[in-house]
Amino acid sequence: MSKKILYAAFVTTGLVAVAGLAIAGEPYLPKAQKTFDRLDLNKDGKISLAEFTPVAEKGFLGIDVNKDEAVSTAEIDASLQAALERRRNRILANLDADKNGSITRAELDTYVEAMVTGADTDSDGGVSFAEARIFKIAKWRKALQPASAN
Ligand SMILES: [Ca+2]
Ligand SMILES: [Ca+2]
Ligand SMILES: [Ca+2]
Repeated sequence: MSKKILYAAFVTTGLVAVAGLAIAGEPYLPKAQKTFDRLDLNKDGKISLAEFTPVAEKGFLGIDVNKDEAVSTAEIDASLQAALERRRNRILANLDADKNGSITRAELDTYVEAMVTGADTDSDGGVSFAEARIFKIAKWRKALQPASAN
């Protein structure tokens, strides 16, 4: 998936789309400058109703599975449940090295070590903020690559 789609996922305020799947949530105004800038289409330093509404509606309708232009309690539940399962599967895929369905402290330590050393691109013994940011984006991109990474 392209970088553009990755950013689009973050811009779908509140109704966060991951791998093309919207997750139920109420729209909220952005707190991060980057998200703000993406929403501010005409770059006048303000998010107008006209700029915000289509983004919110797009995410909202993304969870309207039966396309009746209304999001029901069941549709919210289904969206949250699917998101929860994806999250759980991602946690297990990342941390449960021996795939026995539980994460030991040793598995956690192995993961953390791989993460910290992996993110330390200049190998100076620590992860700078810039390295952390790059690593996070790379992880997101990786997670978004296949339909399901696990
Ligand atoms: Ca604007
Ligand atoms: Ca519906
Ligand atoms: Ca395990």
